[in-house]
Amino acid sequence: MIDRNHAVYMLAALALGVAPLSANADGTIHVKLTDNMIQLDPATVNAGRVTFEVNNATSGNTEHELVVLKTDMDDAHLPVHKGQVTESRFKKMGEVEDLAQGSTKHLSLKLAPGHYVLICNRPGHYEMGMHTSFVVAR
Ligand SMILES: [Cu+2]
Repeated sequence: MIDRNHAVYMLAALALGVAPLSANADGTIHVKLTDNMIQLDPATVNAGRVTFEVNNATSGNTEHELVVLKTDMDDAHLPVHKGQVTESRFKKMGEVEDLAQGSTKHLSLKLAPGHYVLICNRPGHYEMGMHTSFVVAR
């Protein structure tokens, strides 16, 4: 037996040409920045246009940023100089800066398959734990 609301949703999805059973069809990654962590949902996406919806969920009045680097390195072992990751050593795909507490910004990138690292490169923030890995599948 098919629930009526579900049936309507399925028809609407078909009319829009989207895949109703694929959660990541739109390639959106929700990124939550806290004082000592970067959380991704999901942490894997298919290659192509990827939109990062970046939210500064920090507890205090701290600004953050998000930098996307393409590298096979472990996100916990990047080169650091005076509290900041040496971005010039990497291929930088893009970034969003100056995120005030509670604010959300979007970053849309075309990404090829591979391993990426996301960091906040405000001085000292990387060493506080603001880094994570991200995989783009074929
Ligand atoms: Cu930060």
